[in-house]
Amino acid sequence: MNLLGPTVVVLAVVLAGASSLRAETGAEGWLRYAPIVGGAVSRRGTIPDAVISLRNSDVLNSAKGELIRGIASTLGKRLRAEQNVSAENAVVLGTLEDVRRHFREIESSRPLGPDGFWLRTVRNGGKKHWLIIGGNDRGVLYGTFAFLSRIARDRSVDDLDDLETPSAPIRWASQWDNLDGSIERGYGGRSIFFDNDAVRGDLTRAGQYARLLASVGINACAINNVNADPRILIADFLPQLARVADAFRPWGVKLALSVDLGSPVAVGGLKTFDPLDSAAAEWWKETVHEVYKRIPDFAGFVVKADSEGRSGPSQYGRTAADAANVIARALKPHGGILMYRAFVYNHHLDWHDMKADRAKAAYDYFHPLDGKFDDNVVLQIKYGPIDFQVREPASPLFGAMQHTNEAIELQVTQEYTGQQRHLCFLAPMWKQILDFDMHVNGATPTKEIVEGKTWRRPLGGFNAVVNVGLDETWLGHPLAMANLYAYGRLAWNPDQSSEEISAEWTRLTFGNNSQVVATISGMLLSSWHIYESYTGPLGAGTLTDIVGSHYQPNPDSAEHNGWGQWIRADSQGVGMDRTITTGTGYIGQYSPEVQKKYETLASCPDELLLFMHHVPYTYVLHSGKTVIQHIYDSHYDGGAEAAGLVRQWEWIRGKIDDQRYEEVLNKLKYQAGEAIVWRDTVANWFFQKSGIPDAKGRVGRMS
Ligand code: GCV
Repeated sequence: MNLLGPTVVVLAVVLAGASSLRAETGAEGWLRYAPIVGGAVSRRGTIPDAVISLRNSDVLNSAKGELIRGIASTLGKRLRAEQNVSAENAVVLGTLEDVRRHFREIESSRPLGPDGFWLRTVRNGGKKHWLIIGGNDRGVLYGTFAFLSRIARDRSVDDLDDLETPSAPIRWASQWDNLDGSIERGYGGRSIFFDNDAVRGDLTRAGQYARLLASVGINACAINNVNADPRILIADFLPQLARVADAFRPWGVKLALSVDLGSPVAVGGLKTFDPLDSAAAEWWKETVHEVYKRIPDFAGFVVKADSEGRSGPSQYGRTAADAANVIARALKPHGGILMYRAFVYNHHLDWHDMKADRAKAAYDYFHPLDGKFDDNVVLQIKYGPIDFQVREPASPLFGAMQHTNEAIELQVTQEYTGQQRHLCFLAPMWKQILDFDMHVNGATPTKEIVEGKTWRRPLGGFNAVVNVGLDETWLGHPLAMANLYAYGRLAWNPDQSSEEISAEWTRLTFGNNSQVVATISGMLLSSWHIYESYTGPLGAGTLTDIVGSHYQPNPDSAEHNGWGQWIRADSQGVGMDRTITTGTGYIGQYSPEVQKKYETLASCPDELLLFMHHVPYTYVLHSGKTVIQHIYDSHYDGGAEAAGLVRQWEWIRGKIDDQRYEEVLNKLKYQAGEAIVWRDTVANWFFQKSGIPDAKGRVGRMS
């Protein structure tokens, strides 16, 4: 018996375990390909010796490189890159067309649309091939990432027949980066794209970002702020932007830009930017033509107009459809898309007017324009009718534009949800919105509307404000990357559950130890509820400083101004009356079924009560508590649960690398302290307003 054998194996396992705990910065995100410990030997036997790419292209080369890198890192095996299909075990990369030429058994009848992929194992004469088949080159890349994700999560790849098609063609990311390198609502450092009014010389991070985006199926990225600097379109900038497109291209991520509607005047030297003026239209055509000369695969533009002080068509008495179409027509011959943001509202609303309601603005403005937008225009609608609050109902506009392409706008950057200093995993919130049934002619969940399925629209999908920065962790908190991952996964397949997504992300980011997976997933899944509990109760919105940083607690700031994020709290009660019967009529913007749900107190869910109704503090919720006691209790519970997150994290000490362990621990301790500040500020504020003491005697004691 060879006594050395087991010793070597044990040593190897120990070393492999140790190496998986090496200090990590988080820069690799979920693509760290940590060595797989345990079970690796048998799996290594099933992994091929070679990778064959049936064609060459930038994207296929990325897929091949990624495969070699991923297998080497997870399984310690270096694949040989071969040109031809030979009689050996190999991974084969190609589109359906490519693969069928070599593997007759592959049917072409499977519905493999653009960007889709099919992972399929085939055996011939004792040899095995792992086919990674794409609907196009991008699909091959996505299939490669899916294949590697399985291995990294310790799932078998022995027998595969897995076909996936993305939910919608538009799966974009947006950055609110300014040309000077700052980022509006960015909490992960300065821009990876811009500095000092120019594109950065070193775009390494831009390429790495594109790799992360591609790994979750994101196919375009708008890199500059929607409060767009018109200089982005001057001729000098184009070659610089082309460099960003070059950095993105190997990963199948197309470049997009945000543009200012006033550009024909601001940088074009025209006297008008009236969308119906022929000179303005010509200017857009020529400008777009120049963009495509430099960047042939350019994705399109995002436009914020007539919003928060931006220029817009209203200056000429024109509509959003006029504005969108003039740019869309310039993009059309090149295959470009125009994303027009529905975030249009008056931020000088009259606070005294009880019928005034910011939540109604988008529907009131856009619903009459349904059917007037060109086919390459997509209306980009924020998930709720206000502005990325911790809790909002799904925007009624989703159900109101049957003849218009739609996309949902989400926010990975946690503007109102803790700004990456607090843990707040947003997938459960996004799922609630995506699954929400608008009940327009039968069952019409929001996700199917934006996918374009409900009304058979040619385009539709998703765009999220991400705002990564130069910080090594990208977003400023190692756990915040779960939101970027979740966004990509949901844009790919909105039917995936938050539980699946959080477990996947945790395995990829922190390893497959079951205690680690259970602990971190559990923390992620409870975090939105916890954050909501100590910030904004019962649908009142995040009770932060509305007019400032959107971070600290400041319920007062919601009121007495024109921004319209009012909660209408006085000595007797709280909440916006948005009913049809006595309120602003907002609820009337939904279908009759949804109206029924929200219009009466009896049927309105507690979690949105104060969004829909004004009620006395003594009103008794479905839970049996009064509104005021719920506010007190939820803030105290939320504060305690935030402290609980620290303790949960401590359970996994020594089971993940120390660097990320310590960094997250410090952030969670900070969050627990901030949660107490929130708790005391909000609870005391309501105590002073209502004069009703806390039944449990805590509020006002400042303990
Ligand atoms: C880019 C919110 C943010 C603004 C942002 C705006 C928008 O109001 O606070 O910073 O502007 O939304 O989405 O356009």
